[in-house]
This record gives sequence, structure tokens and C-alpha cells, in this order.
Amino acid sequence: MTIEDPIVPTFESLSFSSNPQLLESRIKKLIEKFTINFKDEPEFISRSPGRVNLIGDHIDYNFFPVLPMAIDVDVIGVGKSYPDSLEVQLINTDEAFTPQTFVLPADGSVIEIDSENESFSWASYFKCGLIVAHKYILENHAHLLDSGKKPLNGLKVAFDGTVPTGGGLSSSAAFCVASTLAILKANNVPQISKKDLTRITVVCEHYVGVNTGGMDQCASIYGEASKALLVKFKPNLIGVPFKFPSISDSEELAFLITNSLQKSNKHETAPIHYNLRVVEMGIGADLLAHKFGLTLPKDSNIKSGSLRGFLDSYYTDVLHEKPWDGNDVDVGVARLEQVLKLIEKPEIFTAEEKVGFSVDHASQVLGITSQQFTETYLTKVPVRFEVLKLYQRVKHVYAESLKVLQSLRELEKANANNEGEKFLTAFGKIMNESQTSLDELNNSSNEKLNEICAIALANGSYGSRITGAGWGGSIVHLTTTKKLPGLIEALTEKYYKAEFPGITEEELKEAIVDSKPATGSCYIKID
Ligand code: NG1
Ligand code: MG
Repeated sequence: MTIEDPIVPTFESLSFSSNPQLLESRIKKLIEKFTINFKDEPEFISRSPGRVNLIGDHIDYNFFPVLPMAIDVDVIGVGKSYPDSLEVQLINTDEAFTPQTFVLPADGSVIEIDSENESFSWASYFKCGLIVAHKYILENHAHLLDSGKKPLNGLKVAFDGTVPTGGGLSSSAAFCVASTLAILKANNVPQISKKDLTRITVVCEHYVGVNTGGMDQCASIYGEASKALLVKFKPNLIGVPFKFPSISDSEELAFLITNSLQKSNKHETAPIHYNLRVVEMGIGADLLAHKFGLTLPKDSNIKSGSLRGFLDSYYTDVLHEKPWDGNDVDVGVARLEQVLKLIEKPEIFTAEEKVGFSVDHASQVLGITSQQFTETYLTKVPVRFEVLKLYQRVKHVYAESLKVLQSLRELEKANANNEGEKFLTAFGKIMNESQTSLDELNNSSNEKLNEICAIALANGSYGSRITGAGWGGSIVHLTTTKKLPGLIEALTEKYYKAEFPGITEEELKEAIVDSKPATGSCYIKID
């Protein structure tokens, strides 16, 4: 194991967890469930946690750095390999996820998901894991499959998850990564590095039609206790753990996560929400490039240019400066500030264009026919819209990326001068500005989410913002250990009890997550 390329660890004890008793009892129950259902003993346990993104949303798929942390809630899978079978059987402690059985292709080919026609279920996410794990094995451990002639081993897995689904804490990434780890283990892959696991799982959800960025998988995999992560995408996707400054002897910085209890099902709403953002930002990048006669590498999820790609090309090809290495924060800040000024120029976006683009107008600006435009941008990923808000999305991405770098600067300053207090105020302010941008430019907030932020800010939060995709899901609040109880109390009374009069204590406990940075993906030995 090297520092640059750590291996996904296997733990013999549960002391890595902040609540080992709870984890132990969950594992015990899960093993029991496996044994009763499958009349057999499981051989391995895989685990991957949820994450909260502290700052930098809707920029990961534009390849700008983000600041998430892995949290305690997680998905665990206990499983066993059946080398003589082609059957995959999945069960879940959550009854909403009904048992699933399907068969692996006998000819050794990689399983396919027909996301248009196949009935969509939680097993579809497991199949995403099968696809990426299978490809990885073929590329790196082909001998395990007789050079690809042999199918994957059948397997049975029982899952238990504590990451709220549709809550913006990345239950899907946690599930995909825990599944991928189980599949690798069931096929005797001796070990995998965090870097490789991240690289292969980043595209998992693309197979079910959601064009995710790479933050969630990376955060889930690289998480470390008491550390947040800087996730970088270029030149390579990597998570760099870092510590927050301490505030005083009696007070620590704390993050509270509150689920709005407005479920956002990304799979269903992707055409008008998440995927539409991916598309708008991709078109925005190509449009900017066109203005400067640049051709961008088609590196975005929709095979257009990306906004990071435009920024980089603008500096290297138009201004003839060195490419940004992604490390020098000052260079990044200066460039993002400048590009934010650039997009305000009327020759880049006219006043009318700032309202929105029709397909006809966008095609005209890009110098292509509407048909070409539709083929290039609007068919691979289905989307629905009235106008394309290219200016707003571009501005959000550059401004939000700038906020991430500004946060890093504040962090450096605070750590160097031991100024935890100042950091709280400064970072809180940046988080609030990010929420405004998500609301006004990215349109991924709504009234209720804004209301949660307002209640929190009046009751002990320094900064409150949506975390993850938005349109529901969770809000993350920056506070201190001292202010935490008052903040929870206020949100309970003024949001949860007011909004959901019959809400139970149990539901409240699930909705309000006081979560510390947690250990990332791992295997756990069964004793
Ligand atoms: P959530 O909504 O938490 O799953 C999604 C994407 C991220 C990122 C954020 C917005 C998935 C699995 N993840 O997060 O990659 O783009 O939205 O910052 O869709
Ligand atoms: Mg998700």
C-alpha cells in the first residue's frame, strides 16, 4: 500500500466506525437474514458510505474540484460466491427493495441493461456494478475468467443500508460501490486500489441513464475519519483528505445534515432536472468555445466540450498561458474570476440570450442546423425544456467552482494562523452564497429548501445549502458543537413539526443526521 495509491482496506475489527455497536448489530442481523433466506453462510462483507458535499454542486461533471466528506451512514452487503451457478440473488433488509433474481450471460459476455425497456429496480444498480466489475476483471485479471471465456460467478448478497434514499446523501453511489466490491470479491479479485475502484465506479450510474459526475463514488471510497476531502478530476480523479481547523478547547466545528423529506428521484426527473443541467452546461461550453474559434475535447458526459475544458483551452490557446495544474489555488481563483467577467460581455451573451436560448437560436449561434443541434445535444440523453438557460448554468458552474477554491484559501489561512472562528464565518458566508447560486442560477432549489436554510441561519447555522443534486434531498448546515442542539431544536419545531404534523420521533431521527467524517469503502472480515 502506498500513499499515492492506497488499497481498499479489509478491517478485522469494527473500530474504524464511530458507532461500532450499531454496525455490529446490523451485521449480525444481516448475516442472520442471509443464513435464513439462502440456507448458507456468507463469506464476505463489503461496505461503502454515503457522502455529504460541503461545497461545489453541479460542477463535478464539469471537472472542477469539490469538497465532500464521507459520512457514517452506509450500505453493507454480506455475500457469498457460487462459482457453479449463473444466478444472482439479492435481498434487502428494507422491504421496499423486494428480493431480486436474475441470470448472468452464460457466454461470458458483460451483462447489459436496456434502460429503455427493462423494468427498473434496485437490481439495476447492482447490474451497473456487474458491468464495471466485469470489465475491470477482463482488463486486469482476465486469468480469473479463463481470458474472458468463463462467465462471472453467481452470487447471493444481502444488503442493509442506512443512507436515506433520494435524500441527496448518495445512497446510489454507496450501493453501487458496495455492490462492485462484493462482485470483485465473489470473483476472487485479490485487492483493488481506491483509485481504480473510483475510476471504474464513476460511470456506474451512466448505465441506468443518469449522467453523474464522479464526486460521490470518490468521496465514498476515499473517506477518512475526521477528515473532509478535496476531490480533483484533472489531471486524475483523486480524493485528498484534509482536516478542518479547531475552534477552541470547548467547541468544535460541526456539520448537520437535514433531509427535507422531499424525495427527489433522479432516475425519473432526470430529463427536466439533472440530465438537463448536464446538457445545458455542455452546450454552454461548446458555445463559449465557438465564440473564440476553439474546438474542445469532447470530454463531458454528453460528448460535448466541458466548462473546465473551455476554461483550460481559453487560457492555453487564446491567452497562451500554461495550463492550470489544478493545484495552484491562486491561479485557479484568478482564472475563474476572469472568466466570470468574460461571460458578462454582451458579445458573449446578449441581454436576450441571458433570458434563455431556443433550439433555433442556439443552433444559429453555433453555426449548425437545428437538426444537427438536436442530434448532437438532445438525443443521446432525453431532456425536456422550454428554453435553455445557458448563461445562468455557465455562470453557476464558474462561480461555484470559484467558491470551492475560495473555501480552500480560507481553510489554508485558518490552519496557518489557528483561526477557526474566522473560518466558520468565512466558510459559512461562502456556503450561503452557493445556496443563492443553486437557487437563482442553477434553479435546483425550491421554496421549502430555501425555508429550511432560512430557519437554520436564524438559529445557529453559519452557512446552509443544498447538498447533492437538489430539487429535494438534503441541506447541509455549518455550525459548532455548542450551537448544534439549538439548531436541531429549531429545525424540528419550525420545519419538521410544522410541515409534517404527524412526524414520529423515529422519522425525525432519520431526517436529522449529525454526521462526522467517516471511513470510506472497505471489506470487513467475518469472524
Ligand atoms: P446526488 O443527488 O447526491 O446523488 C448528484 C450527482 C453528483 C453531483 C451532484 C451535484 C449522482 C449519483 N450524483 O448527487 O455527481 O453531480 O448531484 O453536485 O447523481
Ligand atoms: Mg444518487
